[in-house]
Amino acid sequence: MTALSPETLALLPQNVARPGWDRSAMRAGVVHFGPGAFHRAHQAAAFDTLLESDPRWGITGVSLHSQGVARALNPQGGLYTLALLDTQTRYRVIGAIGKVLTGAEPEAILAALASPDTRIISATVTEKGYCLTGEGQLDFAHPAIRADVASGLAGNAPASFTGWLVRGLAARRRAGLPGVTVLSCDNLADNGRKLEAATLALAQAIDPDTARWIEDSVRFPNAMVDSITPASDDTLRAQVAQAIGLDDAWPIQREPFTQWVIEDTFAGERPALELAGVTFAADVRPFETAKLRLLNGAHSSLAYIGLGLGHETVAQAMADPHLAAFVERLMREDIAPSVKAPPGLNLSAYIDDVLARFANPAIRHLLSQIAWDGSQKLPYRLLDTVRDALSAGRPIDRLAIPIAAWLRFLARAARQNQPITDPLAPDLLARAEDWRAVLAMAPIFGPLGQDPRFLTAVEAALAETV
Ligand code: CS2
Repeated sequence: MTALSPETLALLPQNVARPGWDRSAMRAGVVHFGPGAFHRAHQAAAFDTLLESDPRWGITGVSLHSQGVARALNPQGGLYTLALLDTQTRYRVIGAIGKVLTGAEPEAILAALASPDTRIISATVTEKGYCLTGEGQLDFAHPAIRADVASGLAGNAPASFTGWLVRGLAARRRAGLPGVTVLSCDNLADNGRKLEAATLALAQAIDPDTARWIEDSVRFPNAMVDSITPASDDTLRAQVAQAIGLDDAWPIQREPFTQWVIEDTFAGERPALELAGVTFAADVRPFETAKLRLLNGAHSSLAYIGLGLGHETVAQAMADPHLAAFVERLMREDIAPSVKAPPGLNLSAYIDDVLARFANPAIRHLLSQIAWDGSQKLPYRLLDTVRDALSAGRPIDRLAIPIAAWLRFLARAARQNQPITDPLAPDLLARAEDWRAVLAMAPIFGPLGQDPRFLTAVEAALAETV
């Protein structure tokens, strides 16, 4: 089958949407770290829409730790297909990514960061890509951060994303270029502020002048991003080949719904992303909290409880009436009271929408995918809610159930000698048979892991089944 590429775009069937602008005029205004499925499904699609009216907002992707995306996309001139999953799947070829660089090309990455065209450096590097401690500060004991402090501004290529930011921003300063906007698009509460503090801390350790320049010239808006993006699989590849009549090495799929709320704090020009449905807000925190606690908190709950019950996908877990009722109650009675509704959002309607999105049978979202990196996700998704409930004197019995399900998930993996995907996997699996030892892991639980009220609730939840 002929491969998807700029030369074969014209062969696409009429019903497949494609870039309507002149891609040869596209310039890279964005350097994006972590051009994985979520970025390609969500932010790249928004820039793709913006490019219809402004050619300056193309994207250069940077994949620090893997070659796969570069290998798939570069031969296709950066093009790939996005499948919008609904009763009737729609297909759209996205052209916003010009090329993808890998960690093996440090000079090219530095040149992209220090290019006058670059006005946004964005990231979806997942929670663990930030190298933060349990308290949310840069972890100077992390091997990548230690290496970056040791190499300074001129030594080996940076090992961490934050290291790359400091190196790139220092190069911009030296070149006399203006500052940029650094835009985190990961599921961390206060993502922009955390990245700002981490970048400044690393810059301070490496070169205080650069730290001062960053403080003056760079902005780190908070952002909330939302769209359910199941990993690509062979079924998707076959469907896409059938629909577009061309071979796409790495198509992406997502639900039709997307939301992107960005704090209105930019260094220099703000891209007109409102043309692509993006909301700019003075304060993104209420949106973040609602999304992380209600949607992601419920997602992780469905994942750990659902896997324990033998379910495979979110839609299957939602089709289990007992589990669906439990999660709905958890959202309405235990999580919602800790969430202040963002302006214009009705929490009860928001919960209805999230539940309907989870139940969408057109989406095969594997619970095992959501179960990844629990040690990094649970603090934002469930533990903050537990802390708020405790300080407000609300019960935490139900909130302890998904935590207990995660502990059981770890214990099962340890007993069956199954690997888990989590940066703390060795430590978690070594402690998994003793739940109190897991709760004692300070980077995950902090003082909460020693709180007798929490320990009692988790113990009771472990004795129960949903
Ligand atoms: C999911 C998220 O994999 C996960 O942990 O909870 O990726 C979720 O689908 C997105 O945050 C939705 O915006």
